[in-house]
Amino acid sequence: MIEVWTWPTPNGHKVHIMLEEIGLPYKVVPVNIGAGEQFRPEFLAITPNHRIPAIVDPEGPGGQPLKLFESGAILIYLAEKTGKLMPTDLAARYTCLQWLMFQMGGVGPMFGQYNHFAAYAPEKIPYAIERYGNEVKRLHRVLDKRLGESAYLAGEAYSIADIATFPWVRNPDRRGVVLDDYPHVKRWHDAIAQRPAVVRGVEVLSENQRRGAMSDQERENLFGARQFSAR
Ligand SMILES: N[C@@H](CCC(=O)N[C@@H](CS)C(=O)NCC(=O)O)C(=O)O
Repeated sequence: MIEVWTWPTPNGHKVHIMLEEIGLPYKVVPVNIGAGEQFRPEFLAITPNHRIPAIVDPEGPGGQPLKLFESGAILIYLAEKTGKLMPTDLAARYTCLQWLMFQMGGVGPMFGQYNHFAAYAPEKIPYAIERYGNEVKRLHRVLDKRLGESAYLAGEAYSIADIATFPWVRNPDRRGVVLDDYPHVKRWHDAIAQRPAVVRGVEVLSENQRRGAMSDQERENLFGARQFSAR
């Protein structure tokens, strides 16, 4: 059975949703990133990047075990393993990969930096909050334009590009975004939020979702010297 080393964050939810959509059985291995479990040797043996999510598929290509990190690579792998949620026609496939890369290189990192400077940085730096806030809005505008042309990011069919992007667009109030300002994104968000696999996927480990302020220990594990020490 596929092991998912994960935590209830947007990047973790991508893989939970994908596994629920394709209906493969999986075992959740919680990695409490606030408690520093991403630095445990067992996890570092799967991913030298000490970030969730990562998977171990005991029945990988050629029947051999496969370890994989980076949520985009995991989504592509699971789509190819099952023949689901990524178009096979070449032009449509590259459109799907294009929007997946847009999420991986743009939406995820930029929204993440906005969250950091707006919610977690010990000092408020107006330049950083404004820069990443502007980028969050610009990326929503790009998504809205695309979703005004087609039902889903890759075209008329729901795909891994949507699965990668949805967890970052949900909870828009955390980024000061009002989805009504982006009507096509809102229509897309509301349709995806109702999918039974998505409802189940975002529930994975939800009992561990942090509520309230970050503790000093969590702050140290996520943003302190421990992140940057050589290992
Ligand atoms: N590009 C990576 C990003 C993974 C990532 O940043 N994961 C965060 C949670 S959403 C994490 O593990 N943070 C732990 C840490 O920063 O130590 C992916 O998409 O898989």
